[in-house]
Amino acid sequence: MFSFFKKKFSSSPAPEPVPAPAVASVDLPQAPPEAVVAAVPVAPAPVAAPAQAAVLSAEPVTVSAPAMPVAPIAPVPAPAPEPRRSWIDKLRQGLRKTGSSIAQVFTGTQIDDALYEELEEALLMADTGVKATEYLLTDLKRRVKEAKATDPQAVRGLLVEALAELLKPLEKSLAVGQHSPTVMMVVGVNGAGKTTSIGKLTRHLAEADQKVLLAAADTFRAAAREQLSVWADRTQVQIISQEGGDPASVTFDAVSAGRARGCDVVLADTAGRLPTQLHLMEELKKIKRVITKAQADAPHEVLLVVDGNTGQNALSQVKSFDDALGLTGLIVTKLDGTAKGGVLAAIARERAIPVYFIGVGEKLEDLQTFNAREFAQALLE
Ligand SMILES: Nc1nc2c(ncn2[C@@H]2O[C@H](COP(=O)(O)OP(=O)(O)OP(=O)(O)O)[C@@H](O)[C@H]2O)c(=O)[nH]1
Ligand SMILES: [Mg+2]
Repeated sequence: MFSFFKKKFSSSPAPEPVPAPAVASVDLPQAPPEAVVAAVPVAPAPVAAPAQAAVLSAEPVTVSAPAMPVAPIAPVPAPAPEPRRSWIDKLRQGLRKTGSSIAQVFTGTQIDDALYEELEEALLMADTGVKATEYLLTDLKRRVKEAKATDPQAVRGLLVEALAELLKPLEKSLAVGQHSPTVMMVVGVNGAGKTTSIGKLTRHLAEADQKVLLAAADTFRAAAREQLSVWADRTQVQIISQEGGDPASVTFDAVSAGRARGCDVVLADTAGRLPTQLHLMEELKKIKRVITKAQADAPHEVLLVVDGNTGQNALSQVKSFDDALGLTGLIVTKLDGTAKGGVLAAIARERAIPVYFIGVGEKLEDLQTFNAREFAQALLE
C-alpha cells in the first residue's frame, strides 16, 4: 500500500521530469486523422504493482515494502501529520462566517425555545436547507433530552455529534487499482473547479506511481485544453486532446489509449454546463455511453465537482447531474472562501453521494479527503 499523502506533505520540490524514451503516439483505428495525441512520458514507477489497489483515504496510509503481501483497499491509519491540521484551519477559516453565527446561538445561559428558533434560523442561513435543518433539530432535541444537558455549550457539542453522524455516509475513499484502467469522468457547471481538481488529483496519483492519462474532453475552448496540458506537463502524465473535436470521440480515444498503454487511471475533463442545458447534458450522456463502448465496465467513477459557494443550488446540481448520469462521487471545492458549508448536510439528507474530496484553496495540498467529524467541528466551532 502506498500513500497519496506522504509525499504531498513533504516539502521537497516536485521531481524533475525524467528524460524518458520517446513515447510513440498510439495509432488508434478509431482516432480521426486530426486527433492530436500528445504523449508526455510518465516517470517509470520503481515497482510495478498491478494487483494492488490504492485508496485515497481520509487517513494517511503508510508505504509498505513491495515484497510484502498487501491486502487490497485497506487504508492504514496513521497519526495525522501537521499539514492536515493546517488545511483544517483553512476550512475553519472559510466556514468561520457561518460557524460563528451558529456558535453564537449557544452563548446564552438557557436551553429554551428561543435557542432552538435561533438555531433553526442559523442553520437555514448556512444553506442547510429545510429538510436537513428539521432533521438536525429533532435529532438534537432527542440528544439533549437523553444527555440531560443543561448548558447551551453542551448542546453545541451534541449538535457536532448530530451533524457528524448525518454527514458520515458521505465519507468514502476513492479507490483505484481494481480496474485497468480505472476510468473517471469529471463533470460540473462552469467554473466549479473541475480542471483544477483533476490537476491536483493527477498529481496525487502520479506521486503514488499510478500511470495517469488525461482526456481533454472539454473541446469547447482552446484555453481549456491548454489548462489541462499545463497540469499534464507539471505532473508528467500523458494527455489526449483534439482540436475542436467531439468530446465523446476524444474520450473514446483516451480510454482506448489508456488500455493500450497499460495506464492505471484515465481522467476525463469535460466542459462546464448547466443541468438546464439539456443538449449539453445529452452530450455528457453520450460521453458516458462511448466510454462504455471503449471499456465495458467503465466509467468506474462519475464525479461531480461542486462549488461550495453555490449554496442550496449545489443540492439541485447534485440531483440533476445524478439523475442524468448516475454520480458515484462529489468533489466540493472553494470551501476556503465564503462557502457556508451547510449544504453538505442537505446533500447528506437528500442525495447522499460520497464526497471524495473537498477543495480548500488553489494549491495542490488544498485538495483533501472529506472527514465528517472534522467538517462538523470546523462548521460549528
Ligand atoms: N479558492 C479556491 N479556488 C479554487 C478551488 N478550486 C478551484 N479554484 C479556482 O476556481 C477557478 C475555476 O477553476 P477551474 O478548474 O478552471 O474550473 P472548471 O470547472 O474546470 O471551469 P470550466 O472548465 O470553465 O467549466 C480557478 O481560478 C481555480 O483556481 C478551491 O478549492 N478554492
Ligand atoms: Mg475546466
